[in-house]
Amino acid sequence: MQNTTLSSPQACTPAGAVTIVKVETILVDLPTIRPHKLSMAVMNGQTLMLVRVQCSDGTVGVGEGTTIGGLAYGAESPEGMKLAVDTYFAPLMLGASANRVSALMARLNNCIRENRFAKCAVETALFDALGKRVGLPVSELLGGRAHDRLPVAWTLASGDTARDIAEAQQMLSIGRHQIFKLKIGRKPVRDDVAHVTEIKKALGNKASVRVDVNMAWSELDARYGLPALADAGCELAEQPVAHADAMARIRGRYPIAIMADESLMGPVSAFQLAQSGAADVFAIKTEQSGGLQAAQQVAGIADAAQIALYGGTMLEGAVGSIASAHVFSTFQDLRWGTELFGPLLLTEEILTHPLVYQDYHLELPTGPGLGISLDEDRVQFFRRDRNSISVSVSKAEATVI
Ligand code: MUC
Ligand code: MG
Repeated sequence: MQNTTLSSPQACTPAGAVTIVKVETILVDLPTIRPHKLSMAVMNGQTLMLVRVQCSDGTVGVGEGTTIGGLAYGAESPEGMKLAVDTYFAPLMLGASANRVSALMARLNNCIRENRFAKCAVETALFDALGKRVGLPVSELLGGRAHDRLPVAWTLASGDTARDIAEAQQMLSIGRHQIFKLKIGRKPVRDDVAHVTEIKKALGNKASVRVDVNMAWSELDARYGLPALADAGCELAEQPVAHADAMARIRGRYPIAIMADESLMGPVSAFQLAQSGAADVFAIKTEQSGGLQAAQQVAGIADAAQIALYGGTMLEGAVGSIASAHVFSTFQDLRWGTELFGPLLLTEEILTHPLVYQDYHLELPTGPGLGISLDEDRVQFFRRDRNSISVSVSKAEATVI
């Protein structure tokens, strides 16, 4: 584990202020409950980059940076985030006032281009520490929650129609999800439409069915696929095509909502998408937005442009998912719900008390900060460098023998 500690406080911090004294990062590898098939990657596991920020008053905040399929989805990877935080973020953070999260984020944004996911992880840890310090949940620090629980969709992505139907029926029967997002785009459009049609037919009015094409269609594919999906009873298509201008050309032509995901990369892109009329709905993701406050800015732009909101996921684990939940809980009108199911896709729990999913919703914790605590034994067990430590120990033992 990289461990950056403050040696001398920086001059810009007010006297007597609580400061940042240590920044730590760790990679944690967790398996998924089944292969998760997206158009650009098949995931059998998830890697979380956890960052811990320790402050001079003893408070410690935790944040998470997670991607989908390593580098398959975007320019950042968990390994790259760890390197960026250890090498470039930590020196800018040490000695800074731990209470002034916005000022520190502005400093990071001035000195470091892009790296939106790593910035989100760091900002999460800063807000977690601040919440613990002042005894308030992160949602209240962000302006106050409007919801105590959030609807959560489940993604059907086994790649097999019968298995997806069985999975959806199981989720409905245990009261966990009634919104289903189907991952399509790996197969020809006609096969995908048949897959969605069969699933919607099996679930009927008990469930909302939506699709995520993850940019896999050409504009021509979309002109065939979207009306056919609408006929099948599918309500929404997420990022059917890659380019925002093509999204703008197809949006409004068919009775199906068009949601921007990959094209939405923070406030500037939100403004451009809103100007060009490319989306009915924004899938707001805290990591894609570049942080918790940046995600709120994206929501503000959507509200102003009358674009509806949906709380998206990068399949974060428990820390990243609950950080997103705190942000999304501050959105007054979260019309399309959320998909904060990432922890449920993983076989292993790393919290002392798991997040509460019940009655089709995720409950917002009420404790200070993120309102969760890591199970340190589990984190140590699943950390990536644990294997290299045990390998070198056994090598040493082998030498002794
Ligand atoms: C995405 O593209 O929306 C969300 C759910 C899921 O299965 O993948 C993610 C990413
Ligand atoms: Mg998507």
